Amino acid sequence: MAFHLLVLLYLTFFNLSMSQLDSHWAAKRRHMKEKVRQMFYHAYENYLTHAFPHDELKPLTKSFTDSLSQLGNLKLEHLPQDYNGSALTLIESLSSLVIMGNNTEFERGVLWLSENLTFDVDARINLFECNIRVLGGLISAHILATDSANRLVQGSYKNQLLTLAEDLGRRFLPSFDTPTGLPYAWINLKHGVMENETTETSTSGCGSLILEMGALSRLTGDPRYEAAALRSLRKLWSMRSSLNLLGTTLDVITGEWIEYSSGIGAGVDSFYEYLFKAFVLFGKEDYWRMFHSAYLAVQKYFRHGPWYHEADMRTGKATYWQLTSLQAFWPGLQVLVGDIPAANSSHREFVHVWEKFGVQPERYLLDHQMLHPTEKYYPLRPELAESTFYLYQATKDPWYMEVGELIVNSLNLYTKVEGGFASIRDVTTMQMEDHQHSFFLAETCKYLYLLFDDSFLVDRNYIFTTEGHPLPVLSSWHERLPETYIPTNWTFFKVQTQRRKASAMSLQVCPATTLNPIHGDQQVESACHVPDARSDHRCFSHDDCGVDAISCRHRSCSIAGYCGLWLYI
Ligand code: DMJ
Repeated sequence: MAFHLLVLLYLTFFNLSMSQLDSHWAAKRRHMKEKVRQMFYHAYENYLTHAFPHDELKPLTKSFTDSLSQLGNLKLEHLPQDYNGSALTLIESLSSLVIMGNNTEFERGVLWLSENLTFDVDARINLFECNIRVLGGLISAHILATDSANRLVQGSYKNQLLTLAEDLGRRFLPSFDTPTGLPYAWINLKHGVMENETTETSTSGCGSLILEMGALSRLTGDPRYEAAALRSLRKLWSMRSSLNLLGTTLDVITGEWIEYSSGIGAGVDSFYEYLFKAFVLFGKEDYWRMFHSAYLAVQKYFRHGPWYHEADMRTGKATYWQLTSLQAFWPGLQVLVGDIPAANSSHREFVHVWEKFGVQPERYLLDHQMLHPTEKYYPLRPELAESTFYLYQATKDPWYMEVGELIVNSLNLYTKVEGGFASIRDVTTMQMEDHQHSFFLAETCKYLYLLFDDSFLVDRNYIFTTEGHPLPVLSSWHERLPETYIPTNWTFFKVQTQRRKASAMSLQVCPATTLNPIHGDQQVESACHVPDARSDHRCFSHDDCGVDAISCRHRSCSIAGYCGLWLYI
């Protein structure tokens, strides 16, 4: 009797404290969401006041820069004389406005762009940057504007953003006119590829176009965009080494590598991301096969514990031991793949670096344990916030909210000024730089907001482009879809045997081709996460563990409560 009373008392106390804990976190989420919302509007309103319709805001001098023509142009060569901006930051803000529920401002922006934006400008732009920021921003906004769930732009919207996107896409096409099908990195929007244009480009520049250009083809019915991006991607993939590694830079005319060393950071990062996300968006097994081989090669040749170094694509030998700010996106991709423990351990290291410096330095030399002498800057990048958002979605571990809070506080402390948010030139002194990059509104604020309020994602299947613009996963865009990836609301899609429900976070990993029949594997959900609020990632039953992201074998829960590929299975 006394024992039962004790249990009852314990349970009452435990339940009480659990619900107190829940409401503590709910209150915290509301508070942090509001803080992020204020950050976004501080950046957005200052842009509108001091910079619009130019491209980006200079928050210290409260002026502007027409940076679309400067992106990726480190030496600032061939700058246009007569280019007055394309309202880049407005285009990049549109999907964030919808996610934050501000349909009125979204409509205002859409209308302004419909009436004023033109790409008939004498400006040499970087294909990769213009694709992810402008084409991606327009396509995503078009989809959001026509999505009845958003109840937007009633009556007044006549696909103007799609018309603009198509015009831009057409201007991209001449860049693919090379013997290899690999596109030039630079193109003049009015005049096409310029005389004596450089033939050097990056792996990302050739391999990260398929989401936007594929979506453009699906929306317009014109297959040329997707075909050009796919041809380039296939050519790039054919240039891989026998180790399934790629380099960082190459020549679009000869199809030869220029820089043989590569990693998961600058110049390559979104190539991996787009192989995987293209598979989600278009369902082609080919994308999965490429991604799977590429992912295994990264884990084999670049990974060192939780860190990733660079390696020579020909030998697999380590080249540069550097931690870069861009690499912090990788744990987010690993979450989508289902490799949660690996994502978690790398993410923790990036958080330590953030804690050490206050923000994320661009490049840290792991072998010398020091900052790169000329890359000590932090340009308001989103990658750590992005990974934190994905890890929270997958685990619901409140610790990730604390990381989000750390990021928000640092941004407000070190980068907020009266005229917006400024980049950091040197993380050791926190000296500022007069630049508010458009991805701060497209990505950094968006991922932080979604971390604290994901209501936009409820009952929706979206993937985010590398610039944070949402694209819907539609059955009509898939050629053949493995059943694991069929969202529950697709009633019209023919399913033979639907064994398990797939969530937006677990849309992927093991298509039929990679399953191991010896283990009797079927198409199953593979995200290896414990899908509830437990903070220690421990499992109670084998079902909690899903399947391993690389081998696609069922994982099981050990006696100690951890998921793994235990030998006794
Ligand atoms: C963004 O423009 C994109 O995420 C791109 O893929 C690389 N990183 C920048 C922001 O850091």
